[in-house]
Amino acid sequence: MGLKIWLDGKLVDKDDAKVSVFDHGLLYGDGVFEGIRVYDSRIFENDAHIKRLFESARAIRLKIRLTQDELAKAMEETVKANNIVNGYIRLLVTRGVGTLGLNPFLCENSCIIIIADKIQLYPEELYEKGMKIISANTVRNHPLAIPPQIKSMNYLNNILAKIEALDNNVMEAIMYNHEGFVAEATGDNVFIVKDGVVYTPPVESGSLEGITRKVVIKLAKEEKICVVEKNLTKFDLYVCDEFFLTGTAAEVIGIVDIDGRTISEGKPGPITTKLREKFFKYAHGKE
Ligand code: PXG
Repeated sequence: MGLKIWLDGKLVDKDDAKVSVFDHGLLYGDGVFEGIRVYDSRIFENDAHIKRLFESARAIRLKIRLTQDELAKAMEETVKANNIVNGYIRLLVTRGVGTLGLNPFLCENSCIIIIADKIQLYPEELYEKGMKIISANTVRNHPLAIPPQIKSMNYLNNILAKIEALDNNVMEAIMYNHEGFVAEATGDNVFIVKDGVVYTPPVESGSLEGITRKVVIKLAKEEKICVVEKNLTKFDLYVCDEFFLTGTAAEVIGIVDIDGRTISEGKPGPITTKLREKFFKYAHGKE
């Protein structure tokens, strides 16, 4: 049985899940989305993801034609229909079909799409050995241009940084904001450890308010680890004791090299490893 996609109120076969070329999601990247994990048949941090989706939509004056509860039910239905036990949901709301012109208010109905599928994971080896990354030259969107808290369907800013990473034979790149402070990676939030304290840039630095980030902060505090939200510089990254990224796709992954500077003797550090283990248990409902 093929994949079933939830498209505007109906579950349809993957091959029939099609949107118009006049959808402003395609024409202008006008829309918002979420990427959500399913662990052991449960949708991870569902309320937080739905809340962020509605806030992103509100910020761009996009009306979602379902309530938060209805959307949650639609996601459950899509997960069940595809027998997803451990996987990934891509939830999109596009501006919908409009004219060849920017005016979003000429689009009659926004369009909701829910895809539930397997997730492409980094190889397990990368978690054990840690990942090498670089600093991107591409500056994170200026908050007065596109607020980075909006998880919009326009990811070109991040894609340009991702291309820099891939050109340098690494999987991720750190993006700095217009003031030179660390913002985030192309699809993950940034954490470092220095002298036993965990630091992460504040959301105002130009990062998405990651849901994994929030969970990891909570788990660290439970372990009595001090967590400080503070602007970080490239220098802070170069001289930290430990470094890790958090995100729905990556979960918690240790960084062992940035721009050729070795971090924590070239292997994921103890706090990183502890938080990765705690995150795994939390995600699988074991604590
Ligand atoms: N920053 C950015 C720019 C992101 O896109 C995060 C941080 C981490 O947020 P969460 O809420 O996931 O902890 C993201 C999330 C993908 C993919 O397909 C990307 C994300 C999430 C899921 C899938 O590459 N990015």
